[in-house]
Amino acid sequence: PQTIYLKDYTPPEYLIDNVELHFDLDEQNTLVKARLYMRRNPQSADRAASLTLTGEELELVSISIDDKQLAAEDFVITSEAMTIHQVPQEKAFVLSIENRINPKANTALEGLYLSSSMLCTQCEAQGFRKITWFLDRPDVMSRFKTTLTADKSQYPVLLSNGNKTGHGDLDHNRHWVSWEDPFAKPCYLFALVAGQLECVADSFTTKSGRDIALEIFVEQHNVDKCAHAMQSLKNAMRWDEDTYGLEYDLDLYMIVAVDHFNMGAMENKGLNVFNTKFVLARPDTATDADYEHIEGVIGHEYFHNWSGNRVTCRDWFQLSLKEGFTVFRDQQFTGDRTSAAVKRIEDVNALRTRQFAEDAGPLAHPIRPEAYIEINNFYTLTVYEKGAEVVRMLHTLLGEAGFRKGCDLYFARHDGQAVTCEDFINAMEAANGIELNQFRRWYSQAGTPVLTVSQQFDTEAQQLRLTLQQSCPPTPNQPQKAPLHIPVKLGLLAADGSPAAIILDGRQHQEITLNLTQTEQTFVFDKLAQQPVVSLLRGFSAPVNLNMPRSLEELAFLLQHDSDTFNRWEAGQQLAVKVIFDLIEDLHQQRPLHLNALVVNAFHSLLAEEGDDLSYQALLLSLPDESYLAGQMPIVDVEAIHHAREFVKTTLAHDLRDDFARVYRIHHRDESGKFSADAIGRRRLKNACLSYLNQLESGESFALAKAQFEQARNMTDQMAALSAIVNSHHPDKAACLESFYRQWQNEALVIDKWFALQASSHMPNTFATVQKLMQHPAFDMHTPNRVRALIGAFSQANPLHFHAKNGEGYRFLADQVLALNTLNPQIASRMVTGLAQWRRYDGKRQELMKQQLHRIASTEPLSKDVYEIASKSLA
Ligand code: B3K
Ligand code: ZN
Repeated sequence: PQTIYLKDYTPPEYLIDNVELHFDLDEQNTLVKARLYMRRNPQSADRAASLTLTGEELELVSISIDDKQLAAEDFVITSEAMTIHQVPQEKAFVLSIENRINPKANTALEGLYLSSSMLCTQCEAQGFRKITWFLDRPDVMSRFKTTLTADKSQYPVLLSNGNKTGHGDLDHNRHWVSWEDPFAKPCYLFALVAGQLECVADSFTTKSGRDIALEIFVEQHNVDKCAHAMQSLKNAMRWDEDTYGLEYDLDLYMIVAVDHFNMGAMENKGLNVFNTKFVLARPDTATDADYEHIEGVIGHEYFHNWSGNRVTCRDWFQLSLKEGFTVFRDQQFTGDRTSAAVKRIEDVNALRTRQFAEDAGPLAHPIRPEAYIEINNFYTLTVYEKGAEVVRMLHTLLGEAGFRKGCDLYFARHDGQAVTCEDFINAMEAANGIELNQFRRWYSQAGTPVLTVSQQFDTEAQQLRLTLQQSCPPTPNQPQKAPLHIPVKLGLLAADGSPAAIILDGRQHQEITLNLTQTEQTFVFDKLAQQPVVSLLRGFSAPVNLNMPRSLEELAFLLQHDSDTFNRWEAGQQLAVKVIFDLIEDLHQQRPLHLNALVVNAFHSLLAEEGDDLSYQALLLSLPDESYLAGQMPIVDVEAIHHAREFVKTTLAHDLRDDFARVYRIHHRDESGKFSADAIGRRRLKNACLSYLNQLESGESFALAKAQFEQARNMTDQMAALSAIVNSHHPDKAACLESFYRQWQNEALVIDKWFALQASSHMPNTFATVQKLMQHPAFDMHTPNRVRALIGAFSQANPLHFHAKNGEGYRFLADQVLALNTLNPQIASRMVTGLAQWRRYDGKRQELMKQQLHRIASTEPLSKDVYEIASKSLA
């Protein structure tokens, strides 16, 4: 397969100003007629008279230029493209193409496909070429007019981008609807939907007084699960006006929920297509986390209307321009809507466990990659989450107001254009009168920098010398790294826990952001009567690994006193990490295990606290994930990590049984249907306690979980209880799983939870359960949500069993990857990542994982998607 390079970018040779599309929709035989209003691009240096359009899996019916049929020798068609040898050079021309496609055969879910009984599209990144021949690249922007015709009973609802311009009936029970989108857009933002859909409608009045119709389309049985999505949409619209001064531009905003979707959602202009998972919610079917994610994803896609659609990407290497920025925007939104402290911790936690692993492995790439084989493989944690961190650092460096000025200028300069990351930074510089040259390296350099800290306190001089060193491990194709511009937010604490004044270069601050730009820099803080405790990298001000030696006592002190909510939580995490690693060492030395009393005391105090952010308090009580711990180990010891962590959890449960039970009782009440921060926090904290108590595996703890399971009237509590039951030797486990299944068998999203919970259980026999579930009538390889729930959860959220010593987990995953490879390459390649980290394991596991990667890589035919991930993982 061919590699595409950023350095080879050239402007398009032709432009398509207008597109008229006409679809005769049919499940297996859709006729597409396209009229493309084209001309040479004056910006292009190329002078060849030929025209090459991309197109895949299309059957040509007819082709003409300015209504003159082309002869067979006028063009050639390959599996990926069509070249017309000669097109008019001096004038604009109309290229008309008719072709047929088979949506039902499209199991890759890219282009036009069938989901349950509805037809829908997914064009980003390069799906439009599976609909018709086109210049399928984001820098070709066109105005689209679309007419859909279809059987009236089977497809009563016919949707596309923009505004509805007409509709009518046809012979043979068919009908038509036409749409027009006034905004020029790349074809990746094109969408159509046809089906038997119900519409949940509402409206929103913009700041400038325009009324926007809001419509959510779902299947009949889901109409009662749209209220939260609708409210989220209105919240997002208001928030973007208030925070960024950005208003919606069309008169209509539509969201369609589909069962079969490769990712979360898609921001098609005026017609978002969503995975049902990010739309549907009812208190009894969706957890608090689901509610939060729905609001976040609805916000994300809505925010794309400006950061992505009005201003789009020049080429796919610039993906982070829209994704990093939009993720940052949705993070801000969720933080404002819920608890900013909790949101930040959740985001950093995900970044450090998952993106840091990607950045440390064979698939590491900069947020602006330089080469790809299959662009769908680059919708990564790095492009999205690290990309958002880079935007966040700009926000930190420029301040709220400066950042906003930069955004305003960016949107004003580039509205209606397809631009680059460079254009974004340029706008930030110009609006703030600064220079960000060194900062730009964040866009081109891969890998997670390491920040090493040392301190020296001079009692006599009353000075603290803080030395920061940065380095970055090599990544594929980048052996050498240049120093980055790293904003390091810092605070100082006095011995009694109160903030100590920061005096740097004669100026006094409460909190300061240091600019680390060199490999090593020393900062001297004056007028300190006593040595302060340094709270560094507050708010996780840069995506780096912090290497700062601290004692357990100092961590416990910060856990108690740090006023920075992120660093306070982080102190607790590092405390737990240190303790767990000591225990792992004890395991290795076959010493008996003891939990340091300091940890027990710290948890005892946390449980006695009466804070007002209960979700935050629940986070303070949570132990670092096994995968986070794995990331901190040179050679991952899967079993030791699990046992040491379980030991800590169980010992805490034993020693603080009364505390956990008390806090559980205080917050246990039925508030189903209430989604205030308080109610959510109570559920979260109570369920954290339940999870600890469950470690006791006593008659009492079993009864507690069972009672909650039976009485729960909301999915948060029901799932928390079932999770406790599944992750223990609960005598009623089978019965509970069975009754849960019976209760929810008609709610696909709940059944996904049922699969995922069993697949991620740490109890013995999980692998056998997973194999059995593969045969379950409700399992279906054609449904990405189900694949992620079973195969994804097992291989990505169950380190203990996936990494079983005998290699059965690896073999299983490879089997599934190969099955998916022909069915749905995008999903297949996502599943391979479970094997990519093989270098992190012991020799025996390395061999077993490599074996499976080789087996995958040598299979034919292999999709580009899977080939790229498997071959890079082995390189
Ligand atoms: N832009 C889409 C992702 C498309 C993925 C294509 N493989 C959703 C989003 O990030 O909002
Ligand atoms: Zn996005």
